Amino acid sequence: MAPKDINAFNDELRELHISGQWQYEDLLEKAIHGPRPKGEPYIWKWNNVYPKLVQACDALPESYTARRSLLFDNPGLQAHGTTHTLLMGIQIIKPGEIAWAHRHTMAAIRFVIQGNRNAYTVVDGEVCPMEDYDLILTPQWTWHDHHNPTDRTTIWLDALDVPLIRSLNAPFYEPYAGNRVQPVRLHESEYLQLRAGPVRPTWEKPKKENFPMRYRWKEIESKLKALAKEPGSPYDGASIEYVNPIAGRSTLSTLSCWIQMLRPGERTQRHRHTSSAAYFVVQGEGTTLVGEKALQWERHDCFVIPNWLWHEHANASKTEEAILFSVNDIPVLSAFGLYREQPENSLRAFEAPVVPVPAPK
Ligand code: GTQ
Repeated sequence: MAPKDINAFNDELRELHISGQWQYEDLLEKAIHGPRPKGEPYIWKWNNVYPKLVQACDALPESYTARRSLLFDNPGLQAHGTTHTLLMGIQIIKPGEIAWAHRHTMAAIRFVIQGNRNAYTVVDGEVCPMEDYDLILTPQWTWHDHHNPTDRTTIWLDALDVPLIRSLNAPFYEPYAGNRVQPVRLHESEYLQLRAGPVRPTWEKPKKENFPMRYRWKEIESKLKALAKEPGSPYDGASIEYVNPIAGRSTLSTLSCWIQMLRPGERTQRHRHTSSAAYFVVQGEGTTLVGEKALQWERHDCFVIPNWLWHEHANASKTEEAILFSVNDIPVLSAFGLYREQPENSLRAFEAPVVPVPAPK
């Protein structure tokens, strides 16, 4: 029997919605070099963003069901997203406003930029005051509404796992039935947050995830300062991860939050990893080299490091500390054994192009 022509055979298969693995061999071969980074390095300057936040208050006079949030689209991605898994943005709420209660399967965090003791987010009935640089979690499917009963606008950073949840096609959304705000728990004794500290009741089982949580900046800052006396990470300086205090792992199952200090004059070593990250500058000035780009940052700028791009950070000041808040998708990659990190100096030290490191716990 004459051998079948392979192109004709491929066509016959296509008619049946079948393809032979041999047609995808080039995709496998490309992966010899590891993943192609998704999206580009980019920086959103506070000088550009802040005036737009103010103008958004006029353009969108009322923010009830929608949020007055400016979301950062990576110029190198087709879909909405700051990275292929993470979405970062900045939200503003005017004096006297309430952003109505809703919940969704997309998990979110807030990092307060211009806060106030009397502004707050309610998460599953628990009041979380929004003071400067506090981190507040609104985990997957928790009810949340934002309140600004003060006479100053309140501004915070939003970060969500929206692109990941979209790519998994698992979005659900629900406005709070018939009402703009959810009821607030009357007594703090009912708060799950009270059970997530150094003590908890002996008479009940702890809820291990998706509980409301506020990480007060005052406490985090003092821990960061204390840990910054250690040498830290050669790639990230004095970098600490916010943890779920009960489960001991990342704040959320799809997203991890970090706060890191680059000490005066500190310049980190270059590396790359399979995770992507979006950054917010809490204080200081510096430069992050990402791929071919130099991102020059200062206070309240946001920037993005796509997955698998070489990068390094430098504090521009010889006298002042620089502090960066960031969110990353390490928990997702780690969960499936896909977190890999490559230090640049391994290129010189080893033949192997990729050096897997143990996933963080
Ligand atoms: O503030 O609740 O940027 O639910 C996207 C979805 C903000 C919020 C966003 C949200 C919110």
